[in-house]
Amino acid sequence: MTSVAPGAPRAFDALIIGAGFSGLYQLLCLRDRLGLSVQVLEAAGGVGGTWYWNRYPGARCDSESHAYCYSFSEELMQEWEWSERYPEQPEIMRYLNHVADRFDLKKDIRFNTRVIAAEYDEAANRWRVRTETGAAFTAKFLVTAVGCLSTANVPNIPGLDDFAGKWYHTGQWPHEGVDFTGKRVGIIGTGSTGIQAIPVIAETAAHLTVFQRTANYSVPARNAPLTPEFKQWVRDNAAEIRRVTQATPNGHPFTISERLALEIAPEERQAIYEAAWEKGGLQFRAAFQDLLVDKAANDTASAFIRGKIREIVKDPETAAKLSDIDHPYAAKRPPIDTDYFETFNRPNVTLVDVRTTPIERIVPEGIRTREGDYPLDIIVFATGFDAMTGPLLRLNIRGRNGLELAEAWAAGPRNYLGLQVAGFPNLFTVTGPGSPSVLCNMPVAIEQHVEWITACIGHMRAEGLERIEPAPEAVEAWVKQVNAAADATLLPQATHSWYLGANVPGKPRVFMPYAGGMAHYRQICADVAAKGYEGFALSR
Ligand code: NA7
Repeated sequence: MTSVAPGAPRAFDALIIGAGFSGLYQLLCLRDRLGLSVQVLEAAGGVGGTWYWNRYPGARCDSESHAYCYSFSEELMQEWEWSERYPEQPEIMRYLNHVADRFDLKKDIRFNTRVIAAEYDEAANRWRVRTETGAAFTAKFLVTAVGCLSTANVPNIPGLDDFAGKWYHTGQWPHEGVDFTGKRVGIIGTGSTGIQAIPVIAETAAHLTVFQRTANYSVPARNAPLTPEFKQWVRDNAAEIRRVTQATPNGHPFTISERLALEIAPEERQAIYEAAWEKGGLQFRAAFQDLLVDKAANDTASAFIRGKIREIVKDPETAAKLSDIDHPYAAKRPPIDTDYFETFNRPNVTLVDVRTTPIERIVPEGIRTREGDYPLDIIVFATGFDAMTGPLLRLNIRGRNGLELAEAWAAGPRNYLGLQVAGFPNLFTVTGPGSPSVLCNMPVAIEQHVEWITACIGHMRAEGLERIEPAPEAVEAWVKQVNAAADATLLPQATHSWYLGANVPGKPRVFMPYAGGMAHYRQICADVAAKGYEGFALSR
């Protein structure tokens, strides 16, 4: 379906904003399991959510494909086959389209429909939602399924408007792709995205200049096609894979070792890191139990990776800039890569350290740092997202008495279980701030949220309840718990990470995701429901 013209509001039991992993499954659950009338509103021209927009060169998921998928349907798990260890963006799009078609979801999704406002009407106990084209919708329940990393952060560097070449943000990549052949390309950003894109762009660009503000750790992904034996193993062990992803703190299909990094001899530790490096991927974090809680343990992992960088990168000055990393390993989201550090050995790649020589402005010919000018034809912003709160705040949500979400969250996000905000009845936020979400393999976090929300709405209907919202004391306690969980780890030590909102000027510095682990969080949510939705106020 396409966008609709202005007219009388269309009424539904539930409205869902977003048609990515969350929105698709939420639609299926509310429509097919509870029998609700549901409409999904989606800004993009198709399903896919974050993956619809992130089409940059090298875009690939860092979760392993056999666990980066839904697990609610045994048939779906049996019939879908991933081709590589990590799914590439086009394959994820094929998967989500397959899911949408298989469960006949598209007929209830309105594409090219951007929500610009959502207001709670207390007298009617309904949400009133408006779109960019002036269409209006109402529903008793509003579920945001807008993702955590969907609001592009383009830094406000003076002079961008005067740039004579072309520029792109990786999270808003043109569908037709970008041809770098023969071009002088500059890329700003060395997070997970930059680290994926840099080796691919370097293959065709005449020259690639990488503007690095903060050096980053990265571990080889060791991506490869999946063997027929592995594919069969996945089919035969679907239930066990699901069990592991649900039992681990981060929702991945591997368990974290119980060893402590400093309890063993240095040679043995080195051998374990070597093996983890060879195996590749996010599993590197699982080599020891204490890497994210004990700085001395973490130092052993960071020293190992720094050593690898210096080994791989031939030019000592470049190696020094790349390995001069200012935060504990994995305190920022740890990237994984294919030939990232190796790429700096290419003759057509230059690294510019913009921490010591900051970007001053963009000039028509390229980028000007304090040190000099870099002439460019194309600038790529791999500068990340206004994460977690950004996608929610741009919906212009107003709760009871016109309270704006932006006002309620002026000092940072405050909610209960990452799911509901006080003063915003019947609004559910899938993988909102305060939930494990981005610290977890996303589909695992999403399935838990969607199923919890579905059970909650099912309970309300069965009991004739009309409204649910968290008690302010429950919110207060949850915010404290989220902070305490983060403070028990090394994560807040990466003071410039997007987990803390530090990448967006003016954003409150609050550690946003719940760091207490997905399995623990799942239990908390289950207990809350079992105790009659403790901490929530339910009313007729
Ligand atoms: P990230 O991880 O937020 O990385 C953004 C990068 O861009 C990072 O290196 C930033 O440096 C850099 N950046 C941002 N603004 C600027 C300016 N103004 N000047 C120079 N450099 C800048 O985003 P990604 O897209 O890579 O990854 C997001 C998540 O997607 C990832 O964590 C996975 O979960 C998937 P900084 O570190 O702030 O100094």
